[in-house]
Amino acid sequence: MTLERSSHNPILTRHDIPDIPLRLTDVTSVFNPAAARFGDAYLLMLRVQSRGRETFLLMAESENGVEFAVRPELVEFRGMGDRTRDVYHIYDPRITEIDGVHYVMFAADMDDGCRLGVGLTRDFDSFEFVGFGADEDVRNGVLFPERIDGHYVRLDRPNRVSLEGGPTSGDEIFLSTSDDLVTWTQIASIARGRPHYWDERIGSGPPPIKTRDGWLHVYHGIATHFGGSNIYQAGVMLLDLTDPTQVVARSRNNILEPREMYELVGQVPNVVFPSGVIVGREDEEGFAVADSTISIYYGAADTCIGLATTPVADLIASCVD
Ligand code: BMA
Repeated sequence: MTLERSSHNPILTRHDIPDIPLRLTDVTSVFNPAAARFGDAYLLMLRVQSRGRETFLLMAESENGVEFAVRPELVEFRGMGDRTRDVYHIYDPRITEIDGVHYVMFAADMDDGCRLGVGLTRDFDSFEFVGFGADEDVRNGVLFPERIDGHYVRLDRPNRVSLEGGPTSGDEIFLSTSDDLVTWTQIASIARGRPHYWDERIGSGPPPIKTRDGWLHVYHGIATHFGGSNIYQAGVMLLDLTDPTQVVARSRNNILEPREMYELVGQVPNVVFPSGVIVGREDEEGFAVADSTISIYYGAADTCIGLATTPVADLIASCVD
C-alpha cells in the first residue's frame, strides 16, 4: 500500500515561516517536523533552516491537522545554556506524550558527532532541557509513549557508516532503556538494513503507535546509489507489544517514496523523511482504533513538509505484504 498524500501538500513551505529578526528572515527551508495533539489543537515542531544554515525549532498549530499557523518565536529549551560542549544544531525532533508530559527527543550536532537530547513541556509555551544521552554518535532517537517494565524505552540508530558523499548514517535500529532519560542502556538490535533493497540504511521515524496487534513503527529506509544520490523512503514494521525487541512483521515494500515534485527536487533531492504522527482515535486503554486515521507528517527533499494518511488497519496489513 501507499500512504495517501494530502491534496494540500506541501502543507508547509518556507513561505509560511514568519520573519524573526535578526537570525531568521527569508528562511531557506522547513522540514522533518515532530507532531502532537494538545487539547483540541494539532501541533508541529518544525525544523527551520536559515540562510546562515543555522537550524531553529518553531511551533505551528492547527485546528484540522492540515492548515497550520506558525508561531513567530523560537523554541528555546530552558537550561540548555548549561551544556558543556558546543552544540551547532538541534534538529529532527520527535515528540512523545508519556503520562501527560510531552517529551521532545532531538538530534544535536557537536564537535565529536551527533547526540540525542531530551527536553519536555507541559504546555507547549515553555520547554525545559532534560539532558544529552551518553557519548555515542547516534541519531533518529524516539521514545515509546509509555514505560515498559517501569523503564523509559527508546529506539535509536547509531551512526556507524558513511553515505557516499554525505553524512554518517547507520543500518541498524536498537532498543535502549533508561530510568532518567539521560543514561541509556542498549538492550538489543531490533532491525537491520536490507542490502540491495529499498531500506539498505534505516532509522526510526515517529513514535511507535500502540495497536492491539503490536507497536506500529514507521521508519525511513535509504537506497544507496552511485554519486551519493540516495533515496529516502518510508516503511513500517510491527513490534511485539510486551517485548518490543521482537519484530513481528515488516513491510517488504516502502509505503511512501519520493514521487511528487516537492519530494524529488529541493535542498536534498529524493527524500521523504517521516517524523511526526497523530493517531485519529484511541480506545480507553490507549490502543489506536483500527478504522481511525493515522496522519504522518514528513520532510520532503529537506525543503518543505508533506502530510500523508492511512487507516490504522491498512498500515498494520502492509507490515505483512
Ligand atoms: C539524514 C538526516 C535528516 C535528513 C536526511 C536527508 O541523514 O540528516 O535530517 O532529512 O538525512 O538529507
